[in-house]
Amino acid sequence: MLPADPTRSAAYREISQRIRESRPEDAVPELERISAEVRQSIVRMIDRAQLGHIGGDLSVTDILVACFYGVLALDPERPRWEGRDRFVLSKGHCAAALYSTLAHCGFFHTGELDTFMAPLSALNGHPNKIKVPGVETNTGALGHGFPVATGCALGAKLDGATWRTVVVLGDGELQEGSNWEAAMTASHYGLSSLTVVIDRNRLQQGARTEETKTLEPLGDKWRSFGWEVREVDGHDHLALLKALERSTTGRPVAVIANTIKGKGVSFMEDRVEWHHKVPSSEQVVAALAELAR
Ligand SMILES: Cc1ncc(C[n+]2csc(CCOP(=O)(O)OP(=O)(O)O)c2C)c(N)n1
Repeated sequence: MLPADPTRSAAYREISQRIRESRPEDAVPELERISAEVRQSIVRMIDRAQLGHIGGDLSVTDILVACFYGVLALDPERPRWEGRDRFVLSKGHCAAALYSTLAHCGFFHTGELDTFMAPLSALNGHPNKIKVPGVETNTGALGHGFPVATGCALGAKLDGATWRTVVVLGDGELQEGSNWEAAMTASHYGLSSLTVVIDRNRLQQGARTEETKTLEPLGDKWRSFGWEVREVDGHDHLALLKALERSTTGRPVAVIANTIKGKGVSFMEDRVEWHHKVPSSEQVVAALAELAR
């Protein structure tokens, strides 16, 4: 297991406390600054590794930053603290976005990001809970993270615990049937401490989601499964913070976060080939320049 970075971890505690204590609208500039840094790290990691899923990493970044800095109760120096909130990135192919966020929070040293996908690195192409602090469960085979998160939330309910569970799914991932079993289970047991965030970038590997298998009307599907549905712009931190508030209805919450695959890099945005294409060195320079603006 990688060691924590105490300096960054202390900074994370201070920044996230400030964000939670301020009015949500006042927290937005800081969250946007962090997202820009996380996105730049992602581009550098994929450039070094010459591998990765850059499009989905860039679409999910704002969701991860809003969760880690504005919502989840976590301590990077005690990643297995019993009272922590549980976070699962079910779309595990976007490990680079998760690692970049975890390193920024101090779960491990940012220098480790240079090893992404290198032989013997802890930072594999899909997250591994044995190797990486802050990874709640191994993911990568689509359709598994949400059922595990549902089990976490059910466990919390049986124990009378107050921590919550947040799980991020890809929209293409929703084509795996196991998700709908989990959706039924969570509403059946009234798992109001469970929040699903769907990274609705409308693209999957090689095609648009709607061309592969129609997901719409997506909100109605979740409602018919007994969920409270909140739909937001998944790049609007203020909207995300509000949408991520706890359920008050006794029902689990599904946040449909409308996002853009490749967000922040103009030539990658909404283009299916950037699911896992690797940028050339000229494109890396251009991408970093756009993300630094
Ligand atoms: C069970 C399984 N089948 C296939 C894959 C290969 N795969 C990796 S990413 C991906 C597309 C996922 O699309 P989406 O969930 O929309 O992710 P995003 O567009 O946000 O990257 C596929 C099919 C996998 N990881 N797991």
